[in-house]
Amino acid sequence: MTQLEVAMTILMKTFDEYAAMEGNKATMNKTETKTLQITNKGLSKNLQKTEAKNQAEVDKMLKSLDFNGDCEVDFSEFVVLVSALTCACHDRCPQKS
Ligand SMILES: [Ca+2]
Ligand SMILES: [Ca+2]
Repeated sequence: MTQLEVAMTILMKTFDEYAAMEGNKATMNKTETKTLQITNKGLSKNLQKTEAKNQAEVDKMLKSLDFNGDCEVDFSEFVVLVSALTCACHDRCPQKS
């Protein structure tokens, strides 16, 4: 697999793992989403610090991610979250080639 395919596979597996914790296995409810955010497996320590500092912002962000308003985060909504976090990390710590 290419690096990009590996990254996509990890993204899908991570979402499926947390979405399956309770209720609808195809979507993440608020508890599952928060678990993903705060658990060591979900985010690196660097990113966790940022998230913890801005819990109110995280709640606001999660609400804004629920595009179809069903109070659950589906995979397409999750990808938007990951993209936003990736952009924030990239802007803060640009990778040197
Ligand atoms: Ca679920
Ligand atoms: Ca939703």
